[in-house]
Amino acid sequence: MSIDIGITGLTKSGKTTVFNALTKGKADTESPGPHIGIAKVPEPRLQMLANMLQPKRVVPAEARYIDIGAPLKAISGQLLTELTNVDAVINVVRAFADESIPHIEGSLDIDRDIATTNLELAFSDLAIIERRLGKIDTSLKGAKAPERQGLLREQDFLTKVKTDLEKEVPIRELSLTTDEARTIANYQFLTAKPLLIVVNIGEEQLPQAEPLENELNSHYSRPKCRLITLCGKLEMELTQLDNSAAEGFRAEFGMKESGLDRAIKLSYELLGLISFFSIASDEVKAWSIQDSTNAVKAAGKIHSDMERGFIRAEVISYNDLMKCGSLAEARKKGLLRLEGKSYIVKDGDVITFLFNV
Ligand SMILES: Nc1nc2c(ncn2[C@@H]2O[C@H](COP(=O)(O)OP(=O)(O)OP(=O)(O)O)[C@@H](O)[C@H]2O)c(=O)[nH]1
Ligand SMILES: [Mg+2]
Repeated sequence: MSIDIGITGLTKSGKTTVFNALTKGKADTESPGPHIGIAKVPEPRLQMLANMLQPKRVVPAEARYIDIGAPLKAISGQLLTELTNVDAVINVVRAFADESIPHIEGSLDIDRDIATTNLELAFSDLAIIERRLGKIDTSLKGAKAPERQGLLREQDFLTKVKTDLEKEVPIRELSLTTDEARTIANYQFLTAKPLLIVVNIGEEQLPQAEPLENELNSHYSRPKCRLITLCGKLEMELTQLDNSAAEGFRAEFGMKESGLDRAIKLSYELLGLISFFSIASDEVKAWSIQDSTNAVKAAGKIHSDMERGFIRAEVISYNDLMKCGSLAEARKKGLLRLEGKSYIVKDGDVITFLFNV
């Protein structure tokens, strides 16, 4: 199970270009999509562990990107289901100037385009709410007391959410009770998902990438929302080079880090994800889990058998293991802990699960 990230944005904003950059893909930008691709989650600690443990296989965590292709208001059916199931949304906003590629709105305007896509996401949620409110109305007619109460509570809550959406407040910004959050999760609302705004700049704008990003972030740093500038076209071209050549180019353009790495890192932060590492049968693997996940659920991330037959987890922190230099040394020093089902997995934990099936 990987993390799923949906890519949306206005027509010709550079969605497929950014998708290619993120997944090192070669999707045809002329084809609308949807395009689906996998990116390996950058995790420097995984390589360090591999250097120490010398396993046969080293397996990074994966993120799955879905370039929806079509405008939000035009999607339905399977594609809409795909989008509503993603964990986070990337909104690609065009900042590059190119006369030969007409802008759908006739001119470049980053703020307007961010607002337009936010509205489209809100419309999608409003449509779901309207439909549900209609159904609640019908059900209320024949409902008996206990059921009635639940329906009325839901009606009341959804009406409040609707009012907020109409005032352009996305669901991700609402402070919800646990109960309300659970109701929201059932609906998979688009504005409830963390949002990464990717401002797609042209190569000639690279010197302004940082100041532009800082300026835009002063308006758009909202809860569960981040913004980065990225040159999709250049990043896409760089994925075709080997690492050292790509680094060389980045240095030349004054880019510190790959756009792919930054985008994934920010998505991780937005989603509240942490990494742990499993070591077993000559494999070292990195996994992504929600912060505050317990050991038995973390085991379930690897395999449902491991969750069902969970006995114990043998755990050491990445830092402790690195300090010891080997598992044998860590064991000698008593740094390998045995933990039970309810142990809360920490970022960087190196875990061997003991289970029986
Ligand atoms: N000059 C320039 N062109 C770019 C840049 N990014 C994307 N393009 C071009 O803009 C066009 C549209 O990019 P796509 O990635 O296809 O955009 P899209 O949002 O996927 O487009 P649709 O799927 O048709 O809505 C392509 O011809 C890209 O090569 C850029 O930074 N600079
Ligand atoms: Mg496209």
